[in-house]
Amino acid sequence: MRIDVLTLFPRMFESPLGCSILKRAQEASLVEIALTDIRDFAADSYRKVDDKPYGGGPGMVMMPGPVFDCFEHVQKLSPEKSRTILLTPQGKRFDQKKAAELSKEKRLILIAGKYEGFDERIRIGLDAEQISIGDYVLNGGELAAMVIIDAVVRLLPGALGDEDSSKDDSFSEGLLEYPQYTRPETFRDMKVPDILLSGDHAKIAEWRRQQSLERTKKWRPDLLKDDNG
Ligand code: 6GU
Repeated sequence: MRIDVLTLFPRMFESPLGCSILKRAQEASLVEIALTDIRDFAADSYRKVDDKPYGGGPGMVMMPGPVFDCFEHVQKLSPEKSRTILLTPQGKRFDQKKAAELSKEKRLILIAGKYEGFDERIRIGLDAEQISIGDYVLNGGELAAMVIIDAVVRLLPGALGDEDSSKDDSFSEGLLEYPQYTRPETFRDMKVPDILLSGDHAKIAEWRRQQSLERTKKWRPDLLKDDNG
């Protein structure tokens, strides 16, 4: 998979992409992630990429010119057909289902905007899908892009050490994950449930399923209502 990110702040990505699973996945060539600075496509020597909104009001709006030029440049960097995503709080809410869907793509182009928003012609002209990561406002799309990259890359075959380890994750079957324990057997008077020490794999699987259901009912009943897209 190839992921291109268009951003005004490429340096924000350095640390998350340079650590842990995202680092290893790139080193193993499971994913190639390329950052392109939208400001490099500004038309003037001040490198201006935003301007005041027509009709008045606070804040600044991303101009269409630099974003279009940057997008057209990036598209040509690879021949793969791409799925284009605009990060905006107006978008459809990102979830595990969307992460799984995106992980099947050969190429993603993520566009992160700063400031108060994008000129509407960017959304229309690039025919981009809009995604939000939740109902709150961030200063820009960069952190949202990183969240999406993280959630998608861990689903690529081989990204996690253990092939199966994303299958039991919370949400992967619409339920929260079951409780996990490791050594020691007793910690500050709290014991590991006997069943996990029993060696009876069928019983353990059944217990885990039950625990997942109970926790979901208690902590995230909304997930059981099938109204999450
Ligand atoms: Cl994608 N962008 C911004 N600016 N805020 C957000 C978001 C995106 N998703 C949730 N809040």
